[in-house]
Amino acid sequence: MISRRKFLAVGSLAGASVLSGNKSFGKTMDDSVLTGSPIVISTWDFGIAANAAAWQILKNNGRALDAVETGVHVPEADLNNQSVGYGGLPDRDGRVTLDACIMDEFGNCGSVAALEHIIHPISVARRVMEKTPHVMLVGAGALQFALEQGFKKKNLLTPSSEKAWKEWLKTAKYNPEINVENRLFSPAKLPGNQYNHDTIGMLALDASGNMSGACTTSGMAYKMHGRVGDSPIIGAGLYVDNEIGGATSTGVGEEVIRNVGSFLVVELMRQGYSPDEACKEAVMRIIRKKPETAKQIQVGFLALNKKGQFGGYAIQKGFSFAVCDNNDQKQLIKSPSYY
Ligand code: SD4
Repeated sequence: MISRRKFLAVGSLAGASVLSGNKSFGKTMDDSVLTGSPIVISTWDFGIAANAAAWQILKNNGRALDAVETGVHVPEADLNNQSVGYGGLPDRDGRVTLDACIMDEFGNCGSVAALEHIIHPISVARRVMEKTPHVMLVGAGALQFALEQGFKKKNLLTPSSEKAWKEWLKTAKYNPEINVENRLFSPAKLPGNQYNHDTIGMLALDASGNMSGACTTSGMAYKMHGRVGDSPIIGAGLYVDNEIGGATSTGVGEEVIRNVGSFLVVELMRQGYSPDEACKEAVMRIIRKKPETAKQIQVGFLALNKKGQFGGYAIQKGFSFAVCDNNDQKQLIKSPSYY
């Protein structure tokens, strides 16, 4: 068995060698990173704007849980983002169905799946966590709960997403596109192109050294009605353990669920893996189990540990993540990948 010391060394080397432009990430596992220094990281290019909203809370010594909820509200409400929340691409029946979950520093968690008509599923997930004895509500039950809680019903299918869906119906092929997330977030390009999937996963460490995470998505575009991905599933799309760190995922959710991906990443960090090495190993499990499938899909993991060290890894090139801390509020990092 490889010792913890050895893992630390591997993490350090990997961190030092992975560069994006002149930035390094997967920072070394020494003790130089200050705890008590807030940081927020999130998936894809649109994570920059989401992090900025979260940062307003973190920089004022706010709680990580409030930061992640507020942060992911940005893409959820963004009409120019056809992969999360309002404006998200629908399922194959033309219905926008949303998946989201949230987890705090005490191990509390809440989740909604296949929720329709509500702009901010992450906030419904938080209410599930805080106001019910349950972890997860789905479909009509989730909507009923949201309305009881005062959320307003809204048609989430925007004209551009409806147009894209009608175009898709001409061939009706379910063929998830690799790295569509960043293409879907293209204010200049809207409306009309066909895209398949997207998600924001966010992890934050606050000034008190506590961590929370959130994950929210409209899921894979043109999925079967009723399909639920990894994003609202605690342990798959998101996991936070305040002793160790947190992880989140993006990409084809079925493969993440099969491997309980985010939980795996956190458990690997518990064993001494650095965040980037833990993400890499989780990706490798997917690849080793289904090498032929893995060639054609994207899955990316993102992790943050309690020291504020972070890392990511993906099957395919093109996964990006945004990092915001005291030094730089707009870092965008290209993740290393297997291919
Ligand atoms: C899902 N994991 O529904 C989500 C989709 C996603 O980038 O993350 N796309 O399977």
